[in-house]
Amino acid sequence: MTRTVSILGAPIQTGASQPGCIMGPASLRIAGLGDILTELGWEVNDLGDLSIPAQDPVPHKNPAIHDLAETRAWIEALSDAAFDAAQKHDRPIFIGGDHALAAGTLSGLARHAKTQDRPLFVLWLDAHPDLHTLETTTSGNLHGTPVAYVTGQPDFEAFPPLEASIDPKNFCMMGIRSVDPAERERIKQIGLEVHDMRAIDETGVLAPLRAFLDRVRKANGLLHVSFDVDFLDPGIAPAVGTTVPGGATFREAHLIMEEVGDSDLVTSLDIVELNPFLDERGRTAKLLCDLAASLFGRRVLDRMTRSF
Ligand code: Z70
Ligand code: MN
Ligand code: MN
Ligand code: MN
Repeated sequence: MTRTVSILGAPIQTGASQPGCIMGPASLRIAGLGDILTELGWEVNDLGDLSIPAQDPVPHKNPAIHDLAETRAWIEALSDAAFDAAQKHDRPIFIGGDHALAAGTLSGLARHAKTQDRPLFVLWLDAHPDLHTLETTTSGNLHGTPVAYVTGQPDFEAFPPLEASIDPKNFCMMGIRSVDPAERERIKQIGLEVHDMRAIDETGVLAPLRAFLDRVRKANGLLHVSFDVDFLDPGIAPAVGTTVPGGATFREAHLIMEEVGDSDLVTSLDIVELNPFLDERGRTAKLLCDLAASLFGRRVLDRMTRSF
């Protein structure tokens, strides 16, 4: 039977420091995301873009935080939309928008996983661990907080209450190369599996990825991939607000997508932090579509035997 994918745009940019992510969904659609997946044999359902009503400002005791009310409203809307999409489609895609989007999608997907009585796992591809709480963020950019929120860390009273949290042990982070002091503490405290760029250089991406996919398979888990554009090296993906040198190469990123795609474990995907205002002739958007294609089954050549 033809498998279904849904595409939901979430033009949220209140979690980031500079504007532009609002254009992310349009850029990915113009780059051909839907047609590429159709050509790969998927039934594509484009659900359009989500929106939120105007919000009254909400103050917070951490004065650095900006756009709290809007970000909260996005999280609430995204949580319900992600829950619905996961109930209806085999493999929903959420296109941002900044990474605060994941606070909403992961909260909705965790609720969905609960209805299936299966654990939710998350492959987090990012330069950053996004592990700040509302107390520890010094930039006040709420895209730096989703992992702390969905794993049930304290001090998120100003965010929507979580109906289901995600076990920090079910995360696997790759590409990490910019970590703030409070995040460093949090990683140790909650025991997150983090493969920073040094680890990737030492082991390559395949060994830790296969070990993680084995864990997901043995637990009969659902697997969400949260792809922050700054996971990639800025040389190949310039369209991102905070570029961090030393990111994943074209080949590493494609290999991860192919391997995760071959495992057939993936059940949902975020593509976030694309800022088309900073792109060069659409090249970052096109690269993201090619990476999505690899995750959804595009191969240079078919394999006769699987290596896992
Ligand atoms: C830093 C902060 C961040 C982008 C995540 C960075 C957060 N830890 N920036 N993704 N682009 O501001 O909290
Ligand atoms: Mn930032
Ligand atoms: Mn991020
Ligand atoms: Mn990032």
